[in-house]
Amino acid sequence: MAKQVVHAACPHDCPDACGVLITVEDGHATKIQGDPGHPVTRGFLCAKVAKYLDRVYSPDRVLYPMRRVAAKGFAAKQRRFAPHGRIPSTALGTSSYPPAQESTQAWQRISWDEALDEIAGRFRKIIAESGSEAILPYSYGGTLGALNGASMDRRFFSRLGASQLERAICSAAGEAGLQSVHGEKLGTEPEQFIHSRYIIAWASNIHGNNVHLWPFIAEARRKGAKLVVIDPYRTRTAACADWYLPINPGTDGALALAMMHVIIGEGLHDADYLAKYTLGFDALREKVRAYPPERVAQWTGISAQDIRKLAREYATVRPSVIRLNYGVQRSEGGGMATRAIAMLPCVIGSWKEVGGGLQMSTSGAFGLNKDALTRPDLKPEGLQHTPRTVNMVELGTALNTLSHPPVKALFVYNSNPAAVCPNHNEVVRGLKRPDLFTVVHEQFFTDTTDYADIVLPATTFFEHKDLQTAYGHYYLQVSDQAIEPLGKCRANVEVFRDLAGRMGFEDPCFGESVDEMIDGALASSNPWLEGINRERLERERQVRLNLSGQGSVASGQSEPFLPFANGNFRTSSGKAELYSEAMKVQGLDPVAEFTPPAESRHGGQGAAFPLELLARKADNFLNSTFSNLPSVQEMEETNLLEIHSADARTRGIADGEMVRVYNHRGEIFLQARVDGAVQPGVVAARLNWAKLGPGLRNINVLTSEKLSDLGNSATFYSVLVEVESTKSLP
Ligand SMILES: Nc1nc2c(c(=O)[nH]1)N[C@H]1C(S)=C(S)[C@@H](COP(=O)(O)OP(=O)(O)OC[C@H]3O[C@@H](n4cnc5c(=O)[nH]c(N)nc54)[C@H](O)[C@@H]3O)O[C@H]1N2
Ligand SMILES: Nc1nc2c(c(=O)[nH]1)N[C@H]1C(S)=C(S)[C@@H](COP(=O)(O)OP(=O)(O)OC[C@H]3O[C@@H](n4cnc5c(=O)[nH]c(N)nc54)[C@H](O)[C@@H]3O)O[C@H]1N2
Ligand code: SF4
Ligand SMILES: [Mo]
Repeated sequence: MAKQVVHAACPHDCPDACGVLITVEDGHATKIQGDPGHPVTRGFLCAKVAKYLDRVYSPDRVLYPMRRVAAKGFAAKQRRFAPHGRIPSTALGTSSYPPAQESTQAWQRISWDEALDEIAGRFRKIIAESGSEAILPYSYGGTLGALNGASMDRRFFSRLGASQLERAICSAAGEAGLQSVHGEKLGTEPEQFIHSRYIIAWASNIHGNNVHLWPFIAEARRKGAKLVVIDPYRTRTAACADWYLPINPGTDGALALAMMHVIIGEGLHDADYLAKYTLGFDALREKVRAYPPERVAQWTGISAQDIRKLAREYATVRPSVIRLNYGVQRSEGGGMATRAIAMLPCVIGSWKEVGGGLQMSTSGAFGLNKDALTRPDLKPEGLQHTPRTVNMVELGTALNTLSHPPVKALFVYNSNPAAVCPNHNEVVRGLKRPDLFTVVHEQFFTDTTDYADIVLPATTFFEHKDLQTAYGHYYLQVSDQAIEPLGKCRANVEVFRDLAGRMGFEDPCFGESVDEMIDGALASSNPWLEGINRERLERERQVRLNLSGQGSVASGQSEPFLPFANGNFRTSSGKAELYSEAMKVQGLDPVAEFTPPAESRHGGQGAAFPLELLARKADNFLNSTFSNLPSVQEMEETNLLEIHSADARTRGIADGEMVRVYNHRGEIFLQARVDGAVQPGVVAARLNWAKLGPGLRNINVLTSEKLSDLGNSATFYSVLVEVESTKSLP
């Protein structure tokens, strides 16, 4: 039997970017395991990707191009879990639960030629009638492969002159906040956490979302390090922390300012580092005077005594490191909060130390040649202006209200907006528009394919080749193709290459092979890519970026990377900007400030909807991905509303009963769980496919399209709701 082991890299939207080994026997993948040769991910996979054969070979895969024949919005055939408990008939809306099985009548199988001809024909007609901006691409994190994430697709839509998509659903606020201080997304490498003695996991659900950092933290703790977790939700990581600080959602900016109040007030700052490598320390010293721990305690729910203790320990138990994740920045003031937290390692000078500093993202180090990949210079002949930009967070509003021209065609790939977008009801209302032509390129019949006119079958990472960066470490990988595409599946790169051909685009870039595209991406002026080419990546499987020369302390084979030990900030001033002219120009506080989110208990809107909702990710799904696979569902509890006993008691809610969760945007029925994961005033629920939820809804019926202070990002964690018992409902 022909048996081989192929090296790949997990492309899911996860900081870890694991090295993967796939065993292939006679063309069939028979085993997946972590690549033990990867220095960070070290041979293990998370529980969901360990079951990846179930995903690749799922009977529910989209395998052929399909044309919808049923009405928009039917629910495609899926295996469902019955919801626990009784749901009032009013919750079900017009659909029954589970929905009638319709799929054989819903779709007609067509050939790729028919599908591509129909798409090209519809696009030509729309362009003739309404202009190319009436076409909107919609993609996000289905794969973070450099090619299948953003390359041929971008070339195609630029050349087409389509509306541009502002991809701000995830991390834009945090990136803007971080970059306003450091200039670039660089941070402490995970390997260095073993040298840390004080580790703050700040909005960082490490066991759920970043599990390969854990062994490094565990090793540090064996040597005596202290782990502090700051999170309004008692995650698995919080449960095993040395010190867990439940914080009120959206108040982290105040906490960081108060920590600096204490550190600077008590002379615990690093005056030498501040003088050499930062700008605006005097303004910061002045600013933090307004944030004494007593004042900040009222917002954060963390006592003044604990704030003082945290600040003192962070500044004096060295090296101290912060693992900041994106939970902080999914909030109305998330950009400013991230900015304030990003100042902390500058103030105490911990960037100088192996095992010091901060990690939010490492992605800024890869510096691939993005222009070569995406070709932003392409445009249609005769188009004078730059096409308009639509923020993906505001899809509901865009589909329902945009004019001049309205959105006439939506092309979705690498995303499931009917599950992941805020203000779900508005998104669905837009997707139901009979005059909207929707194409969805997918691996599964998701919430979004239910509204598609054409569904195209997509490969998984087993079935295509790609180049893989990371946002939680500094290793680059080539992910090899392990098996032939199933059915008639095609990779994103191939679909947009084919469509370019159908549209008659003759630019040579549409003919580039996958290997040529990888070579183009690596042909970059970034010195950290020097000496790294495709052949070397294929041979060595995972290659650390050339980060030497930045640090000073040698340990083991490779020198630790200390991005800002000697300044080297990538801001325009070259210093860490504790005062930022650019912020001032935007009308923002040039140092930092704290304003409670308007949609929060402290923001004045709390009367009708007094509870703060954390519309969280599930530990065993990846956003909405994996939520349809039975073997993964077994590991996760869905359709739960986690609530504190005090809030349950005043509402007459018992553990396990069905409750109605609602606000002015929508309502959903979930099963109450009264178990202490959240504090009084906070409730939590997890993201999954809407059609797997009661009434074909998910938690995003309650979330808002409001954008964050920096970066125009989504605010999934600034949401107010009320909860009621369903005992009295009809
Ligand atoms: N298993 C799993 N892994 C994933 C994902 C997944 O869905 N499931 N998603 C992937 C994606 S797309 C991303 S962007 C990353 C992101 O991963 P994270 O950055 O970890 O993002 P979140 O899970 O949104 O938030 C992290 C933690 O912040 C907490 N939090 C919420 N609000 C606040 C707040 O105001 N203050 C503080 N201090 N904490 C707060 C949440 O309760 C959560 O435990 O994870 C990736 N990895
Ligand atoms: N309530 C709530 N909502 C959230 C979040 C939250 O924490 N709470 N998190 C937000 C965040 S951080 C993010 S990043 C977004 C994520 O939003 P999305 O990126 O839309 O996330 P997924 O739900 O993982 O959907 C990705 C889809 O891409 C498909 N896919 C995978 N690989 C490929 C491929 O190679 N080609 C094609 N064509 N398709 C592919 C998958 O099958 C999957 O259905 O969700 C956001 N929404
Ligand atoms: S989802 Fe993350 S942890 Fe899981 S295999 Fe992929 S990269 Fe690794
Ligand atoms: Mo994300």
